[in-house]
Amino acid sequence: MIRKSILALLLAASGVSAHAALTTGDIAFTSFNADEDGLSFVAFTTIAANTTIYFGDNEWTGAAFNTGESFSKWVSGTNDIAAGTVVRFAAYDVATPNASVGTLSRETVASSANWGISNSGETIYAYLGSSATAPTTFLAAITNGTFAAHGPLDNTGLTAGVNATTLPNSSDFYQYNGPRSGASSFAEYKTTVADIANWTGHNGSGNPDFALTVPDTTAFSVTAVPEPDKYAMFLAGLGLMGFIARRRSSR
Ligand SMILES: [Ca+2]
Ligand SMILES: [Ca+2]
Ligand SMILES: [Ca+2]
Repeated sequence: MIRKSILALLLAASGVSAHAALTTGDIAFTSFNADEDGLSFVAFTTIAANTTIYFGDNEWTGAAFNTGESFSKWVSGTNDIAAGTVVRFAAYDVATPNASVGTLSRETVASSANWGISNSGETIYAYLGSSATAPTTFLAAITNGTFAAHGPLDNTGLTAGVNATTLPNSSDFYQYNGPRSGASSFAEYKTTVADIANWTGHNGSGNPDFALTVPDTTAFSVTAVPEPDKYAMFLAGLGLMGFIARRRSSR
């Protein structure tokens, strides 16, 4: 813990982000809206400044994405994004899409120019990559069909029910409605967000229309734990007291 704090200080002084690159399961989708064409996700860890996450609804074949749908790129921005933040994409399918935090834009890839989120058989992946078509680390996925038929998880490192969410078949709007406070770590929420029993919404096309439905973007929070630097000061203080006590007893 102390070493980590020193490392963080050194990195901060050198201008390098102290936050590690994201890995599988570090974000999770918290809402899916095929009527609005909207999505939201929560960060379970700090997202470093200038992080790029790709989103895609083409189907992963196990080695590459197919074509016919789309790719988008989200960039976190110039500041770190705190763990617990919920990022909402309110208009995923328009030419200039909207993100509540950071910047979302379309990626131009041949034969992939349909950004619509379908109310059946849709799978959306979030991933790191050297480009939209070259993923390196899959972070999360969500489907309102089945992963097997509508967007396989083969070779993604993602696991259905753990960091890949299966909504009821043909969902048009679903969102996580479970707890967002009370846990002692953000990681504890991974299980509750992954549990579809904690989601509510509607499946089936037609009415009601969720085009104007605003998802819950309340940030996740954790109960206070002592900060690492306070721990370090406390331990250093204990060490000093021990040193003084030893000197006194040796006199
Ligand atoms: Ca749609
Ligand atoms: Ca689609
Ligand atoms: Ca699709």
